[in-house]
Amino acid sequence: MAGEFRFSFGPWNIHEGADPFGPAVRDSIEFGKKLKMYKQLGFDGVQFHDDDAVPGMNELSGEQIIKKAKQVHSILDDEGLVAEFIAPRLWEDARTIDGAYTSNDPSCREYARQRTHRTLDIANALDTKLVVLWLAREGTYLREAKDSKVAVDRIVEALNDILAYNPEIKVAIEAKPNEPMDHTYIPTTGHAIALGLLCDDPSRIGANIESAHAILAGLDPSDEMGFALAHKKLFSVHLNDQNGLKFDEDKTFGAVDLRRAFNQARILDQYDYGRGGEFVGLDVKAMRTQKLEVSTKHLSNSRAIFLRLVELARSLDKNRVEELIGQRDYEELDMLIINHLMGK
Ligand code: 3MF
Ligand code: MG
Repeated sequence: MAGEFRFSFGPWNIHEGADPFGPAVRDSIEFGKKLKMYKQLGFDGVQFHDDDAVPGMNELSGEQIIKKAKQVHSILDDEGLVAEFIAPRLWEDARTIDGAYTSNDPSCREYARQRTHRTLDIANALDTKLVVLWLAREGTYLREAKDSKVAVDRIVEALNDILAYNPEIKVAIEAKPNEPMDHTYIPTTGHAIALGLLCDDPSRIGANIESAHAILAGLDPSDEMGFALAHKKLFSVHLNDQNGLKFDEDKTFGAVDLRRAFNQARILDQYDYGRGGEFVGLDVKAMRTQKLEVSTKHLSNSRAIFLRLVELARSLDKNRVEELIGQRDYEELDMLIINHLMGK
């Protein structure tokens, strides 16, 4: 069954282990070396922030950026890899301190617009039609600091600008309710899809659902996926896991709650996710305690767990499930699923 799904991750998923309270604990692996690891780990797609592809891009001209991105494209070709998406990194520059598209300062909003245009140029050079928007700082620390109606208008304006800049591009909004902000304006998949309806071409705005982000919003990731699938809006996923309501942990897929992961694998498989070219994307972090030589296990493990859960979804006794649903015997259905997950 492996091989029906294509998997992707971003170079930031192989990392040095720094956290807000302590420095790096592993040496950096250079980008070219990371790319060589993809195939070995069972991955075909690379997720990019714009500056993962073109580091230091704010210091370069538009032409230089395109030239560098084309070089990356040829490295991808050599490795047999493709770019799944490009995401503008709109949360590190000083001009994005108070948000990017929703900043109260018009010159900062203009920076975000220009930076996004460069992201779109990179997408074009890397031959991907998908942009992911994690709207990291589009929210507030303080309720009264921004006007939430105006903020949504401004995000719509930014999306329309993207749609107009490249008529082939599609945008997958990666909703997240908090962190780094207290509250964001687009916290859930429902918000992302509703936002798309306000845009000039709603058919080109969809969602990238991250398991941990849904959990942080108090929602079930597989239900979020079902909602997006019903709207034909599931453009990508960021599978991972999360142990309750705390900082965004990006744990190995299925490592906290196997049943919750089972239901994500099940719904993706059931509705042929991937048939339209979508990748099974991961967004996972290795534990800080992990040594350098074994700091990619979270990636291969997440992939293996996903595939194993797809097998379990397929081997579930569907007639028995239907029977128990018909009898409304959900206690027995509960046991059936638990036994199935326990290998009985
Ligand atoms: C934050 C995230 C981000 C996004 C990435 C791509 C660093 O919680 O999940 O990962 O996935 O920026 O948009
Ligand atoms: Mg993510």
